[in-house]
Amino acid sequence: MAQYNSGHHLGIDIIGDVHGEAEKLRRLLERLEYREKNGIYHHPRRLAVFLGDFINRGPEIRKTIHIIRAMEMAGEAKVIIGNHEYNAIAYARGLAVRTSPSKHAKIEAQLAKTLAEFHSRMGEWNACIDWLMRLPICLETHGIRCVHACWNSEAVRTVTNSPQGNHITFSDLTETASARTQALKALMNGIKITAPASITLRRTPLSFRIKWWTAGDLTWKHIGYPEEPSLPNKPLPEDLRSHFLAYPPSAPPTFFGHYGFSKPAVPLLTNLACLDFGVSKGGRLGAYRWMFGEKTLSEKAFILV
Ligand SMILES: [Mn+2]
Repeated sequence: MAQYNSGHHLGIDIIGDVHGEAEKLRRLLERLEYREKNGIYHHPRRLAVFLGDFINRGPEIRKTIHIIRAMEMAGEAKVIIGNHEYNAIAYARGLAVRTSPSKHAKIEAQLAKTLAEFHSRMGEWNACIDWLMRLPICLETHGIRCVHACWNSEAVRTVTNSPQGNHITFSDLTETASARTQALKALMNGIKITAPASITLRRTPLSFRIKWWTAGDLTWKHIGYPEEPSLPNKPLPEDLRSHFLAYPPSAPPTFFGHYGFSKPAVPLLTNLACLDFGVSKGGRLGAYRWMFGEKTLSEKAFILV
């Protein structure tokens, strides 16, 4: 197995949500100068990191898994899981059925294309699930941090310090209210908040994803991802402000996916970048070419196909 250290490698290519787009993944890896040998993509001086959500949606999910799994098993890539892989594990191990029928139906719909591709290959599918259960949820390596949706230091500590450790275990599939499960959810799904009826003037509460990285102007109108233009430009109450992390510029460069950005590929902060450009929804597949020691991210290092 290849050994990675900064003495042998020039850097890391961090790759956003692939969602079954195997051909685009091949194109991206070629652009990043990885070459396929014996069915495994390899770069002599670089390591790849996948940010999760590589299953579901796209036209070639099984092929995508093959590419990524082969790289991971050969030591050419590190892979963290996203909410789609977590749901696949929960479904395959029977959790979703136990917790709620509506959640079960939602996950089943989300997984329909993936399950269809593995139809009559249940042994292979089970081996994939076993592999997914070995993968980390967050990763700190060579001076960078990677997570699928939200790097929250407290959640990272909760997950990595708990006895189950930094990967999904059977007990995670049966508990829903522990501090660890809440932390897992924050890391893989990001953070949602609910605006009170007095703010939204709607009959049903409005729950939405927030830009957890927002610093400064915390008003209802500007905190959502996507932004909720119907919300007022009023400051957020004190108790909700703790969801926003003032991400210090001295923190290691941090990469995440999940949010399907349609905006230009630029860092969100000097040390923070989202690499999900909505490839499965008419967008593009994105990566960031990180060089060892680089502390300030640059828009020149984004590669999109
Ligand atoms: Mn996601």
